[in-house]
Amino acid sequence: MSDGKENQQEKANLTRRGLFSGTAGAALTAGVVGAGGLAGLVGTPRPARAQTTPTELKPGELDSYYGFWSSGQCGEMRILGIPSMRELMRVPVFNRCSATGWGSTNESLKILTEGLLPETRDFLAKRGMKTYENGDLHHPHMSFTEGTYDGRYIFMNDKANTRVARVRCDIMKCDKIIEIPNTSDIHGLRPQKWPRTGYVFANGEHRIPLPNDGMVLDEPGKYVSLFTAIDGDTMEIAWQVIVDGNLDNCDADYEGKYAFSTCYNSEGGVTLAEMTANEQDWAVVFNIKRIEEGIASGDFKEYQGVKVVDGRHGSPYTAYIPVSNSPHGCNMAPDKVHLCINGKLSPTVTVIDVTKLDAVFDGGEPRSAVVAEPELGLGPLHTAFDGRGFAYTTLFLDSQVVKWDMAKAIEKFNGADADPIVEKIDVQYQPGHNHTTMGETLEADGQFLISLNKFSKDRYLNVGPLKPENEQLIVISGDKMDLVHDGPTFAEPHDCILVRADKVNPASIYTRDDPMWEDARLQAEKDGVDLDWGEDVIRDGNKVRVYMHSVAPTFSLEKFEVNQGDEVTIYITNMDDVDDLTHGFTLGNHGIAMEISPQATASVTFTADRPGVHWYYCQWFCHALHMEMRGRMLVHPTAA
Ligand code: CUK
Ligand code: CUA
Repeated sequence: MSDGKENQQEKANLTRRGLFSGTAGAALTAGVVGAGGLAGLVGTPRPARAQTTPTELKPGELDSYYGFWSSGQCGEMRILGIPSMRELMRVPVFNRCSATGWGSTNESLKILTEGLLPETRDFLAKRGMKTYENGDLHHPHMSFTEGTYDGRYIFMNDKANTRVARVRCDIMKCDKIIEIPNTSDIHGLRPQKWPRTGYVFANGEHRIPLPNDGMVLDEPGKYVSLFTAIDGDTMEIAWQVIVDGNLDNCDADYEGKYAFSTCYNSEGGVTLAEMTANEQDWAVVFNIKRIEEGIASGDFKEYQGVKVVDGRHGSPYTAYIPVSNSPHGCNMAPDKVHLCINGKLSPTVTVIDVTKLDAVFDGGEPRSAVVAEPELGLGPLHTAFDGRGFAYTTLFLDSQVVKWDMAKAIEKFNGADADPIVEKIDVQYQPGHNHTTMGETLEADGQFLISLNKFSKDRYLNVGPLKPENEQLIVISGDKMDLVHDGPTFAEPHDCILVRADKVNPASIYTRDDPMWEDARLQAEKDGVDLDWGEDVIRDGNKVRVYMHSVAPTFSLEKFEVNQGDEVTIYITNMDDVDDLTHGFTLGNHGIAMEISPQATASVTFTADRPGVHWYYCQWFCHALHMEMRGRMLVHPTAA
């Protein structure tokens, strides 16, 4: 284990050395390409990229980056290894999970329900549900300290049911999910980068009436969308800002002063024709200090317990910078200066110099902060950075990634005869997000670029009408982009981050005082049962609490008895403390299964209404006698 880590570190160091020696060459070539036009590159030597950026791993070798992946409408977060593109783990968040019991254990249900608004809970209860069973997870992003990933948390949105969740990186489990009031469908999400996270910014995308009480339909003037700041430590909502237009994607600066959102539908329309009528939409800049001061001085209205400031046109809290119609991606460069607003319907990326925003807030012309607007190709959606002054933009309609030179784009905007485009490569097909290694941090290292393509078409064996998405790994450490890997994924990752492996250090076993099972701990104490090593059946009216522990290959209770109609809660503690010795608990014909990893407690509650003997068994293959790791529940029938 530790050998692997050292190997990994060695590799990372090697890579960084290679990178530095490669930089000058890359810059030189960029100049050549710029002068010679697009991707001609005649006579340009191929970079020896195999030596600088290893892309193939032998069995047993560890990846040098973690990839944290959204899974879109699957509702979970996934962990991949980069560059191998191996899928390492799935972390259930907004979905339900058959393997781990996420969505049926008491511990997960607490997380899935405690952050819901009371009216949502009532609404779901009438449908016989405790929580939503689907989610649409687009944007997983790690917490920052001083401009780089700090390995604490990953935050993510649920566009389907207007929620924001947090995953603890020490155990790679979700520990908080909150519903965002006053708004509809959280889309863009980014953590504050400086000084730390801090706030997590979340965009409410679809405009709704505020309050949304059923009294308004065809008066779009009464529809608003809200920008939400969440306290990343407490996962409580700090404040919200009402804006003009529909919020899409967002990002934050490297000074802790501003957050940004792309905004479409400046028209305030509710139909497609209305929403795309104007030539211009805008990027909204949020002045964090002014918003905090506004709230401190009482300049807010409270809706559903949240302090909401009015940031529509003319407010001191926001600046609206006009850009071409319907921008999409919003990406802050690691040079701390340049913010890229991706045109989508326009072939341009608008570059905003964030050091010029103070002047805009002092009454300057909003477009005075725009320092470049290179024309890159059709359908620019998202931009990633390599830390060497190059940007990489996905072109959805062209099915390409374009590498361009930030400095040249600025020169051109100032009238010089410069061509910012360095190279374009085809990707298969229709890319959405892209991401570079450490590219949204001050430690952007320009090793790999991933292109998350919406269509795979002919790239894989045909699996029927529903095709996988296609994610392509591109080496960017050399002077030419080099596409090295296709990876299929299921419906459908929008975004991901690529995090240097040493930034993340998850535990291999739980500690017994983990807050995850605090309720079980308190209940065991009340029942006078040792949650670690004890086993007991506690009857409390028609409530029965069954405690047991597991040590491979046995459950400490081989059988227990309950009565039909009892509400049964089963608590199991895995007292094995060996790496990778996870047990499970599956109760036959009850729709119940859960994961119990080393040193964890998990619990599940159900009504025993099937008389008879029911076997429970461990569903994680844990031991040569794993098949024998089981026991019986007897349900006595109630007298008819
Ligand atoms: S995204 Cu959510 S519609 Cu471009 Cu960040 Cu795919
Ligand atoms: Cu314990 Cu299988």
